[in-house]
Amino acid sequence: MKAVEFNSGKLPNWCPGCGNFAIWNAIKGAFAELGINGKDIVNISGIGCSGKMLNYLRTYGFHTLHGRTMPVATGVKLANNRLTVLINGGDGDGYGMGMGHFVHAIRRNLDITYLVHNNHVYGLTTGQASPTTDRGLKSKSTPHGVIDEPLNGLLISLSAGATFVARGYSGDMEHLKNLIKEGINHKGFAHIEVLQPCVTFGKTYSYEYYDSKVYKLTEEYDRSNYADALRIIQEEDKLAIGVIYQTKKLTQEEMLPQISHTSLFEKGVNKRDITSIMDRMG
Ligand SMILES: Cc1ncc(C[n+]2csc(CCOP(=O)(O)OP(=O)(O)O)c2C)c(N)n1
Ligand code: SF4
Ligand SMILES: [Mg+2]
Repeated sequence: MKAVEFNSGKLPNWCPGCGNFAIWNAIKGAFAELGINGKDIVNISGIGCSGKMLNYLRTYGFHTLHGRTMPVATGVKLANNRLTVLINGGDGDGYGMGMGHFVHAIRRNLDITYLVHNNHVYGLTTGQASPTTDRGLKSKSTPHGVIDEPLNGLLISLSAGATFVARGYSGDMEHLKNLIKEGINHKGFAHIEVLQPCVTFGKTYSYEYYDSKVYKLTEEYDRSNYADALRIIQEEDKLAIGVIYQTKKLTQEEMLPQISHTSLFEKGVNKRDITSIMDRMG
């Protein structure tokens, strides 16, 4: 399929200029260049402006409850591990309600790609503070300013043992497309956080802000160096984009003998006589 063939036919209703448009185009370009057909892809979406992504892609999809992308993605992958599973969700969805699921999904290391659209707010519900909102920011939910410390999602995934940790930027679609391709090609859980300006409710994190801070990791950067990754993820005066850390570990699919050679889907369903069990329970 060509990139344009991944358009579902529905027109996105994101605000003009929203960083989600570039993410949408980067995803379509990545699928096309990897030669994956829409029938072999499942896009799992959280709730939020970011979560609308599945409506605009000609792939299979599942719009989950808020913060619940990981359980659904896990189920899809375990049922048919031949599928390409991509998750799209917001900073609120993944780092707020979904945080517990997120950390445990990393530990499982299923072969899934997770795109977190980090706009530092709850966009869909009109700009309330999210887990990545800076201290002091006044919003409808924090009229006197946020008092909690913001969290760094990449630092959490790195410390939880993620095998692929990357950062992209909506202002550089070509770079983001290549990052998504690398994430899909990576054997294991790939966490890609995207710096995504919310042009309507975002205060600090505009294209201008990012254009002055973002720099690309070069070919010479050693992505297997954990200490360097830790340092880069915590930089504040500048923001690295690219694959910050990558390592190899067995995926959960490889460790489960039931699906390591044949997917559950291909095994079919064997009819079993469970009358004796039912009788015992009755
Ligand atoms: C259980 C539950 N709680 C709260 C909501 C309301 N809600 C919808 S989207 C959202 C936050 C969206 O923020 P984020 O995940 O960052 O996505 P964005 O819209 O910024 O892309 C919230 C709190 C909900 N839908 N379900
Ligand atoms: S509210 Fe923000 S994140 Fe949502 S569509 Fe508009 S610009 Fe994008
Ligand atoms: Mg958000």
